[in-house]
Amino acid sequence: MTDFIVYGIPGSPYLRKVLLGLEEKNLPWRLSPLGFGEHKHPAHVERHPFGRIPVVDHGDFRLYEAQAILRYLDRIAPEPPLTPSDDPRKEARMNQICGIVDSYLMNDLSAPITFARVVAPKFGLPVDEAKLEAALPRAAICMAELSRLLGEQDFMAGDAISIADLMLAPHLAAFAGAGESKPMFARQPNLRRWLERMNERPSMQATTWERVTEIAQAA
Ligand SMILES: N[C@@H](CCC(=O)N[C@@H](CS)C(=O)NCC(=O)O)C(=O)O
Repeated sequence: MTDFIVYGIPGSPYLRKVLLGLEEKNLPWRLSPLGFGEHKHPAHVERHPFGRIPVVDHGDFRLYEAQAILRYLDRIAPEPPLTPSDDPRKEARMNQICGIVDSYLMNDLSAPITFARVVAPKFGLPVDEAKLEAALPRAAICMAELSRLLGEQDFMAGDAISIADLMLAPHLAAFAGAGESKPMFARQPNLRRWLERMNERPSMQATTWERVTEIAQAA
């Protein structure tokens, strides 16, 4: 299979989702790393008019939007499957969780809290404490709702890993590095156990911030 070229910045949860999909499918990929802020430079805006990461090139096919990329991987490399096919309700749950991640969790948890506590210190950026404080109740709703949807299942959409797990894991793995996550994971122990199981997967271990930074430095 043609190598996938992935444009992204190490540490980005959206980059990690795509790398997780490639790793879970055992597909060949190479990172084309961008420096912090470089996603707004003209060369990247030409790839992604909204100035975001990640972008993937597969031969002459260019794609952005993590969900679209993961669904593409699942279609062109069907094994192991990342979409439940035995029950339309499981597939609907998967789609619902993907929507929650993109529409609520990113804005209410990752951007205001994880960025402030985990990313900003690494880059010496200022932290807006008022914005962080204001986001806490909304982040708590995200955690409570994801916990409710997970219930006692092994994975977010049932008993097998799916795109929903790959969409969510990078956010919660990074959020775990913020002190504010501790009481939330304590209130939602099933989410904490799910994250522990996800963190044990080879795909997660191959795509930590440290590992992707090493790959970027070698690129
Ligand atoms: N909906 C997009 C979201 C991508 C996204 O927000 N990526 C972040 C990095 S984790 C980004 O590029 N942020 C830069 C910015 O907001 O300017 C996707 O699914 O790929």
